[in-house]
Amino acid sequence: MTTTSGHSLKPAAPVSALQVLQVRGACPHDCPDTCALVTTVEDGVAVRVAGNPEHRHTDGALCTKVSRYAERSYHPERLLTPLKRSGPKGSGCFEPVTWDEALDDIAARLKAVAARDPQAILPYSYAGTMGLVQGEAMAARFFHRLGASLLDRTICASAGGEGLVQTLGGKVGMKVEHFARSKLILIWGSNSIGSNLHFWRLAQQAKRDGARLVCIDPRRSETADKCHEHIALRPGTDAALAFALMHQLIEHGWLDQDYIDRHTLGWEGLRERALQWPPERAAEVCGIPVQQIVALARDYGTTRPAAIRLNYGMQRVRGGGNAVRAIACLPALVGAWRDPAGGLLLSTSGYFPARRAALQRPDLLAGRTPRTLNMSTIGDDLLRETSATFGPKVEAVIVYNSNPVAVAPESGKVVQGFARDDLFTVVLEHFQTDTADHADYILPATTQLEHWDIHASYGHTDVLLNRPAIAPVGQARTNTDIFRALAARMGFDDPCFAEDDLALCRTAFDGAVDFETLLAQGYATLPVPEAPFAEGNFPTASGRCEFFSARLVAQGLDGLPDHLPNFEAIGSSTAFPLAMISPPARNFLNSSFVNVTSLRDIEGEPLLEIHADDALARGITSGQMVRVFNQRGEYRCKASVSRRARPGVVNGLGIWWRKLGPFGTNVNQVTSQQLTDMGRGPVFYDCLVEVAALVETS
Ligand SMILES: Nc1nc2c(c(=O)[nH]1)N[C@H]1C(S)=C(S)[C@@H](COP(=O)(O)OP(=O)(O)OC[C@H]3O[C@@H](n4cnc5c(=O)[nH]c(N)nc54)[C@H](O)[C@@H]3O)O[C@H]1N2
Ligand SMILES: Nc1nc2c(c(=O)[nH]1)N[C@H]1C(S)=C(S)[C@@H](COP(=O)(O)OP(=O)(O)OC[C@H]3O[C@@H](n4cnc5c(=O)[nH]c(N)nc54)[C@H](O)[C@@H]3O)O[C@H]1N2
Ligand SMILES: [Mo]
Repeated sequence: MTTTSGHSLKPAAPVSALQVLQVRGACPHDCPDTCALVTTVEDGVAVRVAGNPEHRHTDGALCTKVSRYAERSYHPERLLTPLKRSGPKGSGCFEPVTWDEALDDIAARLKAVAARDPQAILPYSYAGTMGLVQGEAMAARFFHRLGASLLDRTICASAGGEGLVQTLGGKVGMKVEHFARSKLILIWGSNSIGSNLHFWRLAQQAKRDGARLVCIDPRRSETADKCHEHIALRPGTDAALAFALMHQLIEHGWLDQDYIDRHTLGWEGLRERALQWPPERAAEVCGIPVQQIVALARDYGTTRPAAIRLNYGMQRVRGGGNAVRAIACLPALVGAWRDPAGGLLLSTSGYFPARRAALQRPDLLAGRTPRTLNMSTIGDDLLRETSATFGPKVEAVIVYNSNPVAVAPESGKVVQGFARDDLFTVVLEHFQTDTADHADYILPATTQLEHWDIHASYGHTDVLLNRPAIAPVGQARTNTDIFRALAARMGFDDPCFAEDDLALCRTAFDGAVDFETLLAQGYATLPVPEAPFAEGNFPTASGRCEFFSARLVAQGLDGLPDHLPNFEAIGSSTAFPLAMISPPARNFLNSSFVNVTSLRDIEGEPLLEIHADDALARGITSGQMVRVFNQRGEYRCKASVSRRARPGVVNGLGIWWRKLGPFGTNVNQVTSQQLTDMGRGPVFYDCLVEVAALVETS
């Protein structure tokens, strides 16, 4: 099959009058793979979404979820018209209204709040689409011009991101394609088969060529099953493991002293700290055999090239930033960066020269400095009154590209906040999610098949362009168009509010990526060196890999990485003895796709994986309904007595829509609003619970 640019028509067969288009696009989802798509459109209807075979990272393959993207876009429950609340707050009762009616009323309500204090208006968004245009372009312009509160977008990766930046100098690392040639791959805090499939294909290639794969994860994931070794450490103990590896590298002289001397900063201090972590101590903290640590250190110290695929699963705990710092020191210690197939990859997003200021226009703040609210503490913040420290009580929230009622921690409070009668809530969505249920207005948004966008990636180094394949479904409008229309009604007349989406796409990488290449082939590859740190050249202030960070000291933090135990470490509570992690279910993407029937059928229902010993102690059998609870709340689901759970740790697979789970709650009913050591991130996987069999009353 050859793909066309999307402008030309390709008849399927000479006898047929059917108009068939192949339209190039990009997967919009929050996933490191950022696949290139080809959508087949017959007479204006998208009939198939496939991976673009010409894009080497995608290689013609998609995950199960996104291959159902057409099913999702034409879903019978897709929102087709603007809706206005017609029942009590949170009841989910709405009636259709016209766009003019909705937009006029929303603008009038926002004007009234803004007249008192625009900071009482809060935008709430994340990565429902990763597109730079339908994400924070026109929306950011709108909120900057308004002077609304700023949002600290921390819900996913800010602890690890900050840890990486403080160590390597940016969200930079190995080029993913080189993992195919590595001889040892540590898959650390990542269920790659579920959440990074195209990396997994490269790891498989390495494995076939003799590489050893080690998975470091409390859960025996699908990925752990397929690795040579699985190290099932306790949640939040990764830094202890990293220090014990360093200890062994030092003891056995497996260091690349030349690389350390020339390209790192702070070795003496780090060495001293590592020597405090003999494998026996780490084994105790991590809950794993000493031998496993010793063997891993030998492999890491003696195999070339050795690579680490770190992912954000390990940084959703109190010490997440420090843990990433400790792990990010390892490749420099053994000189792994010298080879393109050695080093570490957590994120590549720092390689992309996106012109965020040009897209988001912070200059429209015109000297104002609104307060910043953290999206991870939305539960508490919606319940706060006006005060000198907090500023004005939140009176209006505009949600787009996110489903906070399902995904934010301690959702009992999030729900209470969104249920406030005096809160004005607008939700831009594809579907009536748990959050949309709490809206005053729901505005139907276009999907990736229906709009232009442009994408960076955090797992490879190509820019992707997304062309619209079909006309908007129903009366759906693009996020950009909705914010343009609101801007007009608010009287914002800056010419930047008139820019169209194609112009925004051109702006995003103007001067760095040839737009004609993007138009012609759908993607363009950034010029990133094959072994970026072979000769040092880290983008840090010192140009070295910073074991010691003066910038962290200036922030009042420890200059060296350390192991910080979880807020809710195993053994710290007798009432709640089990640690719960809540990693993604393979066929959902955060809370997206939970309402796609074919995918929900694969996942079945919300599950809690529990080890046989822990189940036996509680009289729990597989398939039984259980209560999972702690001081913050309770949710219910089915127990699966499973070898995927290690003793003392239960796995509550996420993230179900509350209303589609039993009892109307999900895992986030029990997670906490504590924040990480760096980056002000959430601690979803730092959570103690108790589990009890639910006694059926029927
Ligand atoms: N199918 C699917 N793919 C996804 C997502 C999804 O929801 N579904 N989510 C996307 C998003 S938003 C992101 S941010 C990315 C990355 O998403 P991540 O959340 O990093 O997803 P995973 O790759 O599943 O990695 C999580 C793994 O970390 C493990 N883990 C939990 N706690 C710890 C710990 O303390 N230490 C260690 N070593 N491991 C731990 C979990 O058991 C799990 O297997 O993936 C994206 N891809
Ligand atoms: N317990 C627990 N909680 C977690 C996690 C966990 O592992 N465990 N993971 C966390 C992580 S890593 C993340 S990134 C967050 C994710 O949290 P969110 O970013 O909120 O992600 P989703 O739940 O996928 O919700 C995105 C919503 O955006 C909508 N959307 C998609 N495209 C568009 C568009 O073009 N326009 C509009 N208007 N809407 C659109 C989708 O329909 C969907 O409802 O969740 C976090 N929450
Ligand atoms: Mo995420």
